[in-house]
Amino acid sequence: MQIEKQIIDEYNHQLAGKHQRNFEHLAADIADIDNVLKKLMAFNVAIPSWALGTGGTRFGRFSGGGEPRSLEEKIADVGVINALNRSSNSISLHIPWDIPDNAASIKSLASELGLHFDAVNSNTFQDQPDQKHSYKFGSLHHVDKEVRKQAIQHNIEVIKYGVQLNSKALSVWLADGSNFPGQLNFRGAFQNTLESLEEIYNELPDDWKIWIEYKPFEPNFYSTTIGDWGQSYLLSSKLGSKAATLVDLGHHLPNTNIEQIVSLLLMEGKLAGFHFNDSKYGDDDLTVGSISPYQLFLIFNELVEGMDARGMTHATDIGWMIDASHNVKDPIEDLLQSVQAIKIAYAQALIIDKQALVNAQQNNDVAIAQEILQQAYRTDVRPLVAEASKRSGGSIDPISLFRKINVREQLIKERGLKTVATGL
Ligand SMILES: [Mn+2]
Repeated sequence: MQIEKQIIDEYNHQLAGKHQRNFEHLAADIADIDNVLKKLMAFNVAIPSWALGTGGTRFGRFSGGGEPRSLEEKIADVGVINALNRSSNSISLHIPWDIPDNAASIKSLASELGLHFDAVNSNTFQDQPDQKHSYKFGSLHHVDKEVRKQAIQHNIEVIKYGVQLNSKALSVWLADGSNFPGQLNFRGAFQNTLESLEEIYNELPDDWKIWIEYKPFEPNFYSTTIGDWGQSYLLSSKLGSKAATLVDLGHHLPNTNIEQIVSLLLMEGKLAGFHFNDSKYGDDDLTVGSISPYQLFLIFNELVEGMDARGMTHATDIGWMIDASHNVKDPIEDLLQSVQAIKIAYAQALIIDKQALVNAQQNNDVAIAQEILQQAYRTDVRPLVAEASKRSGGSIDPISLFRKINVREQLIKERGLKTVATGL
């Protein structure tokens, strides 16, 4: 289904009085309001193809109604999200869950909806029915060269699918690791991984990047071969300028200072991009901003400061993507909430009084430095995000419009009540 522009405009009109009052009140205190709005309007977050169905659990999976049954229907759902918020103009595919059989028609369907393809993701953490060797003991780090070869070939195949769709990056996350001490020689596992990644790296087109994701534990519980940002950074440094580290917010041990990691990776030009989600205990795949919104704001503070220091364009010089999928919410509503939370944190970071913060830091004025950050964080910037969405042709309140016009009910009518999307 597609949402007519007129429906969005009519609903915006209904909300206009209250919104205008709130926006003007807020705008009066922001010096470069037009610049802030311009940045918010340019900011887009990619939607992963596996987040459009309910899932994200190793235990029971309880499908919701009207889930997309095909890649075409997943693209249609991203089209709905983007029509409502005007901040989700790309989709990130996972191979083999979403193999584009006919790339030309998939590409034209996406571009009709104003969408393009973000990074493609490989999968060597599961065995596929037709594959020769098992990944039970790992893939790119495997002790058996034949298994490594198969995993390398898969990644090269994913690049080929991505090229057909005009994607520009391969995102690699490995489940490789060990469950028990003694199972692995750590150096051997690292060397095998590096050599495998070099073979994949050599197949990248000139204008492509490889993003190397890390994760401390799960599915392996003793060691992970790319377990933290240091190991990812080491690999991406050895590979070369097309390789960089991908930060997934859920892939850190509790209380890790993620904002400091972000700051240093940016300083080194090695921050590839982001997988947004939130976490209470581990890789929980909870909705961005639902558990630790202050941490999300502090991360955006480092992102904005670090990107500005290098003269980078916020919207496009880093890959922004959501990586979450869970069991109890309507996936489209969850993704709308996620993008809103990201834009709120970004807007708060944009309104920080940067010069005052630099001065406070130079004077070791700790109390004022904290005041400056919290002044921005405690500002209700939702009218700013709403105004940016409205000016881009989206809704002032995407979720309430989604509910009001009964999108899910229509999707159930079109697709049926018992549909299951491919994915986690
Ligand atoms: Mn991820």
